[in-house]
Order: sequence, then structure tokens, then C-alpha cells
Amino acid sequence: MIRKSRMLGGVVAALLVTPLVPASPASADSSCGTGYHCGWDIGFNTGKVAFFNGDADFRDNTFNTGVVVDNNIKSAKNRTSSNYVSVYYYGVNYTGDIVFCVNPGQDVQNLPDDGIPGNGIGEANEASSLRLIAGGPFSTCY
Ligand SMILES: [Ca+2]
Ligand SMILES: [Ca+2]
Repeated sequence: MIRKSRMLGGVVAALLVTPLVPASPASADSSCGTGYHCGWDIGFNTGKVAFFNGDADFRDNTFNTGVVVDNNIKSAKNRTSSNYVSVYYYGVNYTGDIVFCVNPGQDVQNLPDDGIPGNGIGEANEASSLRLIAGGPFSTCY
């Protein structure tokens, strides 16, 4: 009896400790609802932003952790309910080149990164605006 109750106590303790392990469990959210185009600060278990339409300027958007989205998206999902491709641009107002694009129903995690946000090189931590373009999938997108 004593051994059994000690084992049970150990299991309960483990269950109580486990939820405290993630850095920010309240804001980590890997889901992306139908119809949305989502971006993450780092991987899918970090801060998230979800767009139902495009957005011309990420400087006034934050992830659910409060961190600014501009030059900070490193992972993305496209959950369009039709055929819209998520197209991310280096500049605000859809200017500059396309950083990367994500086809309907596709994901990309930990985009190629040169380690310097916003310098126009690499794909991670570079996007400043998002335009939704119908007619996907496109062969050049994730
Ligand atoms: Ca905005
Ligand atoms: Ca860069």
C-alpha cells in the first residue's frame, strides 16, 4: 500500500510539473483556423498572429505575446477556405520583392534565415506585409 501511494504521488507530481515546462503556455498556439493565414515568431509553438485578410503594414500588428510582427515572422500556415495563396513582401504596402509564399493548406516552419532581421536577405524575420492572391496553388510557393 505504501509503495503504491508513493508511486501515485510521483505521477501526480509529474502531471503538475509538465504544464509549467513551455516558456509561455498561455500564448503558445499552433492552431490556425479555417480561412486564416497565420504567422509565428519562431516555430509553431511560439507567439502567433492570424490574418483573415491581407495586411499592408505589419508594424502595427503584434503576435499574441505582444511582440511586433514586422520583420519577425519565421513560420507560417495557410488555412484559406478557397484558393488564396499567402504572399509575404519585404516592404510595407506590398513593396519590394516577395519574401516567400504559402499555398492553400500548406505550412512552412523555420524559414531560411541569415540571422539579421529586416536586412532584405533570407526569408525568416523579413516579411512586412501580406497579400492574398487567388488562383493557387502556385509552383513557386511552399
Ligand atoms: Ca497592419
Ligand atoms: Ca535577414
